[in-house]
Amino acid sequence: MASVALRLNSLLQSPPQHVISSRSPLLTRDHLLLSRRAPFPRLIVRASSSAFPTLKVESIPTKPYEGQKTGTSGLRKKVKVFQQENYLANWIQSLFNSLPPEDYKGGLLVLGGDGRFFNKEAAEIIIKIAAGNGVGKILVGRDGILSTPAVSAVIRKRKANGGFIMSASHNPGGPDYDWGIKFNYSSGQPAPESITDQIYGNTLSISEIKMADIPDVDLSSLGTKDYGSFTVEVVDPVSDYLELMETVFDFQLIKDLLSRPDFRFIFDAMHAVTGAYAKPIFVDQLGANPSCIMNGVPLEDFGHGHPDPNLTYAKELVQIMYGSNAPDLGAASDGDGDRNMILGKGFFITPSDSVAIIAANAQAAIPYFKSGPKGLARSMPTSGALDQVASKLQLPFFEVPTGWKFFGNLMDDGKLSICGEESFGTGSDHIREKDGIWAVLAWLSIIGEKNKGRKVGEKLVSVEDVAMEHWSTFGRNFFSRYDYEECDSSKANQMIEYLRDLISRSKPGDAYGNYTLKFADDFAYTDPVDGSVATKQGLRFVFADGSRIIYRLSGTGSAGATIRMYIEQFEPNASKHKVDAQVALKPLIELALSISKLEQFTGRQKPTVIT
Ligand code: VG1
Ligand code: CO
Repeated sequence: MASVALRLNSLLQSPPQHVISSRSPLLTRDHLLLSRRAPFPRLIVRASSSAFPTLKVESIPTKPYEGQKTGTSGLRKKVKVFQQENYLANWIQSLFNSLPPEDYKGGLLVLGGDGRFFNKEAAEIIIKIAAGNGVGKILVGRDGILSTPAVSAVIRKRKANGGFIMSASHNPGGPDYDWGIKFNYSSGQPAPESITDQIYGNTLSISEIKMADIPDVDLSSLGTKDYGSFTVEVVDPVSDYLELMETVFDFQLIKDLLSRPDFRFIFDAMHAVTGAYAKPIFVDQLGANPSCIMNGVPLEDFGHGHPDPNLTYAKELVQIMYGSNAPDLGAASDGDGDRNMILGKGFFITPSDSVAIIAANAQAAIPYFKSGPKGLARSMPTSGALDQVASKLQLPFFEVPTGWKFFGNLMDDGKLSICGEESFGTGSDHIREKDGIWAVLAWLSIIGEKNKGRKVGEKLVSVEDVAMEHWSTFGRNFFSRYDYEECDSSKANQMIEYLRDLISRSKPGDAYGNYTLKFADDFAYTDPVDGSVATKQGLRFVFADGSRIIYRLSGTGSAGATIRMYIEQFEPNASKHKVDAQVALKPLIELALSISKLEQFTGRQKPTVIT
């Protein structure tokens, strides 16, 4: 066996240029055992006697494209940009050029996406390039469908080397809108900057694409198909993910809640990927009424919608939840199923509060956390509500830059269980992505637990009650985010430069309106596990009373610049907790607008989205 392994290694070090024949007539892929070690597993090989036919690989000459740099979460551009000749192929080949061969040769990759326009063509391109680069097997969700959290779950369960997610997440889809691609590695975690920077470097010098000469793969029916030394397996998009959810939550507790005649639930899939998950999970497994699912069919253009679950874009759900006779719990999810929004009757749970409330109730309501969470974390602009929970529960706590990729190392190292971002992202170490359906199941569990044993006719503990009780225990962190989408890039950059300069001149004790500055900086983070450093992660003004104003430019847009302005103020006094956040934060919002001269720089009088 040792000599066979050696032989494979030497073959891997010098792959043939144009035609990759089977690695060895002595080996079959079924005997490639992958060890589960982050970040990329090594291959252990056993000998066997079956032979492979030859897989023909073509070398396609290509020229570099500018600007294929990964943002906060993957590469996102307009569909028309991706439709240019070899645009996607260049990026995929550059990815393979960036990975050590032993991390994918003969290995297993996962492929799925949110069902948006261009996914079908993209899947065929990715499959052929994977085969061309010597990948052993690719697992694809049926019809190319897998939510982002499901890709992470499948990578982990099947011990894959990594996976591709075809999605521009919450960005709109269709021929005139956005497409995107993300790569996650063997722990199911979004590739870190060390890998994405290398990919970008390689896109600037690429000259050749290795593509297998195989026909388009039929992704519409389950099953396995061999192409010489390469195999494609089309898998059910839901089953591995559902199996994982059953180990995390007490399904009976949720079933009991959903079967109550005095409790109503509604879920808006926004014609995005969770449409494929909502019925099998909420209806078939948990007994919810089929009518509780809105916009449950995934569409290539999300039904002309903007699949971002917030108060602006999930309008239909918001109207229902703020209308008469509203359901008790309403939820929505985004394009690729990693975001969530939670609403009670006429009541919005801000994502910063949602993660704090889930963390505070996890041990009691969710079996996965029965020994208590190991640690908590949030992205820097997310409100300090979670900090209050960590301090009361005496849990390790971390503040990381924006983007889920920064949580994974902490999870792999056993330091972190529950985390969240103010941008409607909540999740835990059951996978390495934020998880929309998980968050909804967590809220159903909390409401189920609080109402266990209550008789029909008794008043139920509502979503609003849970929030009020939480604030009275921990205090309330009023929070709001203003987004100014598609601003002129140079004007937005000028504003950021102006603020950087202001920060360099500011000092503790400076007066800003009625607020006294504690410090101002450009957030930087050193990963406590691998020591990697991320700088320029957001401009912060933190005041003596704990209030914060933060400015960042978005890294997920595909046109112009999106300015995000985050406002936060802590209120310990329970008699003031019922005030509307926009009212409570008005003075600080005005201050934020005047400090940044936002209107002067951008010409915008109003934000596009207010959270
Ligand atoms: C936004 C959010 C960030 C989130 C990212 C990806 O990034 O602010 O918190 O992690 O989107 O979410 P930015 O750079 O635009 O602020 V998703 O649902 O696109 O995977
Ligand atoms: Co998303």
